[in-house]
Amino acid sequence: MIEKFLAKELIERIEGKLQRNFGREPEDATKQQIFRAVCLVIRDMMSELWLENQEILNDPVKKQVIYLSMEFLPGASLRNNLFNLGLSEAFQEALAAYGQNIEELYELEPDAGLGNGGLGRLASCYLDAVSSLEMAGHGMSICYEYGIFKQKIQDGNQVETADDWLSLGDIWLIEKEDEKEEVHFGGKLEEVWDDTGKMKLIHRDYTTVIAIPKDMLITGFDSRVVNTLRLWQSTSPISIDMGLFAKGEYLKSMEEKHKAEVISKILYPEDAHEEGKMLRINQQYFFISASMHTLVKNHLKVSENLDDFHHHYAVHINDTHPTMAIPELMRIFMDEYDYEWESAWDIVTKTISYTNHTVMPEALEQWPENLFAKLLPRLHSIVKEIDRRQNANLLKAFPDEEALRNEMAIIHNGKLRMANLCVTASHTVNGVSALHSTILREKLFHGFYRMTPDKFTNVTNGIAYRRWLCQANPKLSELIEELCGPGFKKDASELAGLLAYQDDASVLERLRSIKKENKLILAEYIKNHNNIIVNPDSIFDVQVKRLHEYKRQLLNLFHIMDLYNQLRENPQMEMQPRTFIFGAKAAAGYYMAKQIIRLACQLSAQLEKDPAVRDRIKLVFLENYSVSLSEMIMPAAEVSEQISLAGKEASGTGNMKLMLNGAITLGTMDGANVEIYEAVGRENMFLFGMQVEEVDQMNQEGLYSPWCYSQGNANIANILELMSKGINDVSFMDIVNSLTTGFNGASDPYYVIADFESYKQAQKNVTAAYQDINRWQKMSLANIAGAGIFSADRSVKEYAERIWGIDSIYDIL
Ligand code: OX2
Repeated sequence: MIEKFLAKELIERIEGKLQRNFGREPEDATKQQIFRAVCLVIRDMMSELWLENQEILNDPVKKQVIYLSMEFLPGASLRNNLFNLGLSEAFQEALAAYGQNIEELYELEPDAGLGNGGLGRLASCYLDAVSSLEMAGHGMSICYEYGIFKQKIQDGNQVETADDWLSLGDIWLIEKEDEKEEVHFGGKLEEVWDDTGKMKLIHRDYTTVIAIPKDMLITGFDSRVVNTLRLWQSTSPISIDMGLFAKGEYLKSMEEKHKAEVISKILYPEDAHEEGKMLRINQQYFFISASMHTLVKNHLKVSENLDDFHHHYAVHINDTHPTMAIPELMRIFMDEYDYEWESAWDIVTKTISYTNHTVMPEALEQWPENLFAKLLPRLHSIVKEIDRRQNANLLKAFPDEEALRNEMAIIHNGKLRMANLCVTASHTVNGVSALHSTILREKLFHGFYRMTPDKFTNVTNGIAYRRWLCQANPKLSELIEELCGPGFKKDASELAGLLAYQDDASVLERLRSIKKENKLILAEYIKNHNNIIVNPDSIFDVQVKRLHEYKRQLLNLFHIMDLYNQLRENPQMEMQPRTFIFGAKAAAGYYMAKQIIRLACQLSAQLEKDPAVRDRIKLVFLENYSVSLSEMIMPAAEVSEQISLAGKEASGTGNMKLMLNGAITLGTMDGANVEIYEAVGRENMFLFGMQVEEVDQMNQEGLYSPWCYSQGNANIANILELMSKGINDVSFMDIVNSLTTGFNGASDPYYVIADFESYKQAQKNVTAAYQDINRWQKMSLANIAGAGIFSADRSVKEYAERIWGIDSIYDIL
C-alpha cells in the first residue's frame, strides 16, 4: 500500500520537480508547469509501486492477462490516480500552500481519447479493475498521436478537429526505448531447404518499422499493484536518406520516415464499423507483432522454452481488431523457435480468448484476401492453413450442410473473416450481456456453438464505478458512505445497503437535493457552452452515446417533435418542463448520423426561438461528448435513454453509469437493459418497444411498411411533415426518405416508426412518475442500490476465474 504523505513532503517534491524540470519556483511557474510537476511526483510514486511488483509479475507460474485492444479510453488520469492512491486530500492541501486549487489542475488535463466509445472505455475500466483486484494484467495498444477527433458544432453541423492530446497528456507516458521492437511489412516468402530435407520459409525484402513502447501506469483503488498500458508508437529505422537529400530531393529523403510514422498517427474514428483500409491492417499488425514479440521475449527470460507460454500469459482479444495475434504467435513459434504446427497450435489456442462486442453485420471485420496477402504474406499463408484444417473439421462435423460450412469458413469469396478466425482459435468466446451472448450462440456463431458448446460463455459488462460515483459525484458518494459505511468502495454489492432507506423521507429528500445541486452545475455548463438557460426543475432527460442509427437518437427526436407539434396546436397545454440533453459524435463519413445531429441542433434552435414552447421543452446538444464530459452529465441525469432497437446494442455501459447516479432507465429490452430490469424490477424503470423475437418476426415477414403507419397515425404524419417542410428553415428530406421510402436499402431499418407509440406512452409514464416526488426518489434510490452488479470488478473476477485463469498476485504468494 502506498504510504501516507504529509502535505509538507509533497510541497518539497513538487518544488523539486518545478526547479529541476522547468527552472521555476512555484510563484513564477505557469499552471501547466505546476500540472506537470504534480503529475511527475505522482508518477514517481506509481513507478515505485510498479517496481515493487516486478519480481512477482515476472514469475512464469504467476499468470497474467494481456488485454489486446485497438482502443483504450482512459479519459483524464490525475484525479483518478490521486483517488486510487488515497492522496487527493494531501495534494489538495499541498497545492493550497501555493494558492493553487487542485480542481483547476483537473480541468487542465486533456482526455486520453484513444478510443471511439464503449469498446475502448470498457478496456480502460477493466484495466482499473485488474489493478484494483491486485491481479497482474496489462493492456497493449497504439500510441495514437491524435485520438478521437474533437467535435465542434458550427451552424448546426458537426465539424471535426484534431485532438492533440499529447501536448500535455504525454506526462503520463514513460518511454522504454530499450524495449523497442521491429515489425516487418510486405516483402516476399522464399522456400529454403536444409541438408536434412526440411523446408523453411524465409521472409525477404520487407519494410521495417520500429515500435517504441510508451507505458502508462495503471493504478487500482487501495491496491498495491500498478500495471501498465503499453502504447506502441511507430517510427522508421531510417530517419533521413542522405543520398536523396544530397541530390536535393528533400521531401523524398524523408518519405520512409513519414510512411512509418503514419501508422500511429491517428485513431480511426469509426465506432462499431468495419474499415477495410490498408492503413488499418498496418495498424493492427504493427501493434500485434510488437506486442507478441515482447511477450515471447519476456517469457524466455524466465523460462527455458515456450512450452509453458500459456501458463504465463492469457492473451485476450477485444473484438476482432487484434485477431492477428493468432497467426502472428503461430509464426513466431514456428519460424523463429522451430515449433511444429501441432504443438504451436496447441499452445496458441490455450492462450487466446475472444470477446465479441457486436452483431451488426457491417462491423464484422473482413479483409480482402489480396490486400492481406500483399501486406502480410507470411500471415496470409498461416491463415490459409488454419482455414484448410478448419474446413476438414467442418466437413466431418457438418457433412450435409454446405451452406453452414460456407458461413463458418475463415476464408470465403476472397475475404478473410476475422470473427470466424477468432472463434476457431480461441479457447473461450464471450458476449457482453446475457441477451447478446444468447444471440451469439443461437444466431451469429450458431454453427460453432453446435460444434463446441463449452467454448461459449457470457460476461456481462461492468464499469469503473468509483470513477462515476466517488470521483464524479462526491456528494452522493458521501451520503452513501454516511448511510452504509465505506465498504461499497471496495465491494459494489454493498450499495444494496441503501435499500434499507427506501422509505426514509429524509434520505429521499437528500437524494433529491444532491441531484438538484448536480443539475445546477450542468445548467451552468450549458449556459456557458450553449448559451441556453435551462430550468433546473425541469426533467433532465439524457441520451449520451455515439451517434448510430441503431441507437435511435431519432426516436428521441421524434418524441420531442411530437411534443412541439402538440404545444403549437394547444399552447395552453399543461406540461411538466423537460430538458432533453444529447451528446454524440458521428463518424466523419457517416452521412445519416450527421444528418441526425443536424436535426437535433436545428430543433434546439427552433424550440428556443418559440416563446410559447421554450419554457417547457428545451433541447441541448452538448458538443464533444467525452469521458470527462460524461463525468459531469451522469450525476445530473434523471432519465437515461437506452432506446436501441432490441437485438442491436450488445450491452451498453452508459446505461450502468446513469443508473448508478440515480437516473431511471427508459429503455427497450436490449443489451444490459435486460439485466438492469432484473436488478431493479419493472417498477423501477420504463420499458417499451418490440422485443427481439418480435423484431425477428417483423424481419422475416418482410411486410413492415412505415409509410402505412404514418397514414394511420396523424402524429407521425405531422412529424414527417415538420421535417419535410423544415425546422429552423432546414428541411430533412433525406431522413424522411430513409424512413418512408428507403435510403441505402430498406426503409426505417431500425423500426423507429414502429416503436414510436410505445415510446411515447413510456414517456408519458415518466412524466407521471416524476410528478410524484416520493415515488421518483424511491425509484432513483432503487437504481443506485441495484447498480452494484455492474461493477467492472465483478466482470473482471468472472473473466479471471472462468476465462483467464488468474488470481490476485498476493493470494498465491
Ligand atoms: C460496443 C457495443 O456497441 C456496446 O453495446 C458495448 O457496450 C461496448 O462495445 C462494450 O462492450 N465497437 N463498439 C462496441 O462494439 C464494437 C465493435
